[in-house]
This record gives sequence, structure tokens and C-alpha cells, in this order.
Amino acid sequence: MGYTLAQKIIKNHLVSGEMIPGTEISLKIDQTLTQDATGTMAYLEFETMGLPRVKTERSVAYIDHNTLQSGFENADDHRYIQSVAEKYGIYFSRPGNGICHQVHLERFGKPGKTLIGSDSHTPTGGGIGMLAMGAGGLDVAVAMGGGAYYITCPKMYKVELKGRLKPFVTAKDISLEILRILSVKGGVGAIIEWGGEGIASLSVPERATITNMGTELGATTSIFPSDEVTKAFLEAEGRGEDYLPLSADPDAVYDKVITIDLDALEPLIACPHSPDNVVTVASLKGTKVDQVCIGSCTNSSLFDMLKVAALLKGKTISPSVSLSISPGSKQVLTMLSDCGALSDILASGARLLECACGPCIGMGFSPNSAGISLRTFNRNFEGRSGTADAGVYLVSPETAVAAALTGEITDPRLLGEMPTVTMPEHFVINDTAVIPPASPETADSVAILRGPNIKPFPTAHAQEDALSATLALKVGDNITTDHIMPAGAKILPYRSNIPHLSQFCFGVCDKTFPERAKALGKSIVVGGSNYGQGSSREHAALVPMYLGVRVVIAKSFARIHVANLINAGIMPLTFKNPDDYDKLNQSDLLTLTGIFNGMDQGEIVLKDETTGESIPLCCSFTERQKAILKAGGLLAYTKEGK
Ligand code: MIC
Ligand code: SF4
Repeated sequence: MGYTLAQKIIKNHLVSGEMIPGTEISLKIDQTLTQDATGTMAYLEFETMGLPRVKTERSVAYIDHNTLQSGFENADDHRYIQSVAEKYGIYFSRPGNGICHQVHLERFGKPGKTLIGSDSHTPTGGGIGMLAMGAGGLDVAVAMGGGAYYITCPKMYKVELKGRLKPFVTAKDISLEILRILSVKGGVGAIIEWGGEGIASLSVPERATITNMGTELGATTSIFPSDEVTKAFLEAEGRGEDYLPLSADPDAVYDKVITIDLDALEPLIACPHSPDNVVTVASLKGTKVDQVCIGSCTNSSLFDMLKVAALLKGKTISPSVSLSISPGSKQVLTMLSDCGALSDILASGARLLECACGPCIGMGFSPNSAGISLRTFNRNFEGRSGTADAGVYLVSPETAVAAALTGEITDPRLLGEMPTVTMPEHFVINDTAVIPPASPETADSVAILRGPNIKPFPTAHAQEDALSATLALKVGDNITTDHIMPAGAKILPYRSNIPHLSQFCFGVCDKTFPERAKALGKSIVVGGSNYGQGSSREHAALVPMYLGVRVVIAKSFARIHVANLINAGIMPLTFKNPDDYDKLNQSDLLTLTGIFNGMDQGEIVLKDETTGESIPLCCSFTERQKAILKAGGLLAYTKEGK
């Protein structure tokens, strides 16, 4: 039996375990990336490990999320990260150089390598045949220190693309179509490999849009073969030597195969507040639009921007729409400006934002109250834009332009003929905004610059054999990390200050939660299915841990979040019978006894002292996970010298 593409890379990097889906494996990690919103914490964690230098082939620290410097906090964090990078052997991508995933694809990613990043959209690297995964900051810190990355060995899904995209139908529509088919939890526990005749006509930026948005399926990662298209991209980046052809064996076996006919695909749109809430653009025709944002790690490549410029050329946007453009990188912006396309964009009435995440994470450009915002981004979770009652829709750049020009949701095919966009054979290479680290000889003299906003790391509680605690919060299905630990311009500067952040925990669901949890001292949270989907932010575990949450019980968990909970010493348990979710009420007193025995048996019975109900829960952990929970989190476990 042959191997799938991902299995080949896994096999080459396997440190422990066997490639049996559902079992724990660990992988050697070649490259890491961090961004600033999760990076400060990741580097604080790396520092506590006491190592002189990273052990990876390449580690890069990007500044792209917290670029709004409305106080000293973000600037201090940038300086901290820069000094850590210099000292410990990490490349530093300055603010303004671009969004981590776009820049990493352009300048550092290599087919066949493993990459983990403290950002859930790290799978973007799958667009050039990397095995690239999002992870919590602590897992990235451990990988920088040379430790393996532990995951549950995924199942293999294949998406076969047939035919060719029609004009105005794009890679983004393919992403939305697969979300429509599989839903935001359809990829949990799986790697999605893209193949079929249809991939030959997809460029690297288009493939990267698809692997980027595969994150919204809950997938471990998504990956394209490395072929002639990959080679041409790497050569255009002046990195032809990094090319390595890679594909699945013809007799590889997949757990699921889905076929998408590109010829039949139409422009699609995801409605508020979930990326899988997908309908055709045509079906929403005439809906008034207040704001349009083009950019983010999903759709900010030169290819996307050139299409946008060509469609806007000689036209003026609707007076009722505010249009923002954020190119994904300095390389994209430079080339856009050199060829004159930037002038076409600006002449249309668009606002140019810096090469950063910006509006995607609520870092400015929040919509007006109850505003309708069409975005080429990947997430439209409630409140994420920074405006609580905004309605955010996810679309392709073409559909975004159509709305900007007409002031309403419009099928882009009505714009007439799609102008031809020619990609240059060579990109402008200028890495001045990437600062290499100090040499091992001089690293000792580099001082770490710490600002006053960096507060001590909270300590986790070691799980004990029995727990009696109140159910402090009960939430529903598909709770995102944006619900648990919101982001946005006002909160993000405090990512290294857990006590301050804690005031906003679960703010989208229940503003009274932080006070209540603190008063209780220790507590339990109950959720529905796919609890913790979305971001890789470990703050969604660290902050509840700081507030005293000891256990989260859910119908099911998202991959990165469950790992972050265990790393933070919070025990994730699932209902044996999902209907039992209905039997638990907020404020009930819950008791778990014989926890250690339960861990060994894989099952434990929860006693609801308030109602008298007994509820069986799944409690299956690997030996390593049990040890982490008993030690009080991964940091404590690592310090114990494991
Ligand atoms: C996101 O898109 O939600 C973020 C902001 O990039 C996060 C990381 C974070 O919370 O800092 C992610 O996707 O992991
Ligand atoms: Fe940045 Fe948005 Fe991409 Fe997250 S999804 S990395 S916030 S652009």
C-alpha cells in the first residue's frame, strides 16, 4: 500500500509512535514561526527552558498582528521579541514586512519540511508541499528547543479537483465550497490533501488560499503536491534550490475522497457568524454593504492584488462603501507599486493599510455599528471585527471588488470581462526587513529588553485525584477562541499580561464570568461540540487557568485548543453520551472522584451534587498527557526534566 503525500513527510519526521490514525505520534520539527500576539508568551516560555539557542533549521519571529501602537505595550513587545530573536538564533521579520504566513511562503517555506507556528493559519505553507501546522505557543517553544511536536495521527482525506475555474470564480470559492460540504468541524482529526487534474491550473498563491482556509475545517493541516507550479514559484522567489518534487503514491489510500467540479463552481459567500455558513453570492444580491476589506493571510498575494487593481482600474468605488486594502507583504506592496497597479487601487477611492493582519483581528478598521462588512478574510466570528453587532461576510477578492463598486452584494460575474493578469517571472527580492540573529559567539552579550507590561506567567494547578467545583459557565456548540479570549485593538496589547486579559475572558458569551470564576476559586466550564475552534492562542487556556478553571467538559474539542488546555494543566473531558450535556446546569456543584484511576480506565463518572445525576465522561489520555496534567501543565512537566 502506498503513502499519501502527508504520510511521506510524517514518516520522514516520525520521532515516536506509529502512523495509525487516532494514536499519538511525535514529529521532528524543521522550522517554526511565531507572530507577535502569541509570540511574546511563546518566547517567555522558551526563556524558562534555559537553552542557549534554538535547535531548528529555521525559526522566524514575525510582527504582524499588534502593529497598532496606541501606547507603549505593543512597541515594548516588538522590542522584547526582537531581542530574544537576536539572542537565541531566530530571524526577526520587522513590523511592516508582512503577514507571517505570506512572508514565510515567499521567503522561507520549503517543500517536504515540517513547520509549526503559533498561529492557526500556519497550514498556508501546505501550498508549497510543507507539512505545516498551527500549535500553541508552548508547543512551538518546545520545538524551538529541539523537542518533538506531539499530535494525534490524523486520518487522510483527499479532495479531487476536476476541470478548471471559470472567470470570477476563485480559489476562495473552492475554500468556501469545501467548508459548505464539510462544515467547521468536518476536518477535525484529518489532513486534507488536494489533488486531481484541476490543481495544475492553480498557482501557489491560490493553493495557499486553500490550505490557509483549511484551518476553518478544523483540519490538522492541508497540503498540495510540490510540482512544476511550486518550482516556478520558488524560482520566481530566487529559491529554485529549495524545490523538491513531492506527491502521493498512486495507490495511496484515503479515509474519505471528495470531488469538486471546478467548472460547476459559482462565486460563494460565508454569512455571519461562521465560515461554513455558505451560500451563493447571487442569492444575496442587493444586500447593502458598508465596508469592504481586501487582504489577510488568505487573500493578500500579488496575484490577488493585481486582480483587484485590474478590476478597480478607471472606476470609482460606491460613496457608501469604505474599502481597505492590506497587501500581504512588503514584497507584494513593492511590486504593486512598481508596476503602477497601486495607483489604480488608490485612484478608485480605496484606503491603503499597512502590510499586516489589521482589520482581520480587529486591529483597527472596525465596521460602523450594525455595519455589513465584506472581507476576503478567513473568519467571521461574532465580535471579531471589533464591532459587536457587525455582520461580517467572507468572500473572494473579485466579489469584494464587485461590492465595493456597487455598494451592495453583487455577483462579480456581472462586472463584465475578467481582465487578464500576468504574473512576473521574478519577484522583487529585498530582505532588508528581516534581521538575522547574532552569531553564537556574540549572542551572550545580547540583552533581553523587557517592558513593564510583561507580567509573570501564571502557574497551573497540578490535577488532583478528586475535584469538587461549581459549573461556572455553560456554553453551546462551536465556541471559538474569540469567544473564550477575545482579541481586537483594545485587548491584544495585553497578551503578555494574563491578569489584565482575564477581565475579558468569555466576554462575548457572559461578561460576568471573570468575576464569578475568580470568586469561586476553582470551577468547571461546559461546552458543546467543537469547543475551542479557531485560533491557536494559548491564552484561551492560560486565562481560564488563571481564573481557576480546572476542567472543561464538552461534546468534542478542536485540535489545537485541546492541546493548549492540557499544556495549561486544565483537564479536557468529553461526554460519553452527548445528550448528557442537557443534564448539566450552570451553577451546579460537580464532583469528580478517583480521577487518576479514571485516567487509566479512560472513563470517569461525574456526580452532579445539585441534581443527583451521575454522568459518564471519557477521560482518555496518553501517558504523556496524564503526566502533564498531574505535573500542572507542560511547563512544569518540562521543568521536571521529562
Ligand atoms: C487569528 O486569526 O485568530 C489569529 C489572531 O491569527 C490567531 C492567533 C492569535 O490569537 O494570536 C490564530 O489564528 O492562531
Ligand atoms: Fe492575521 Fe487574520 Fe491571518 Fe490570523 S487570520 S494570521 S489575524 S491575517
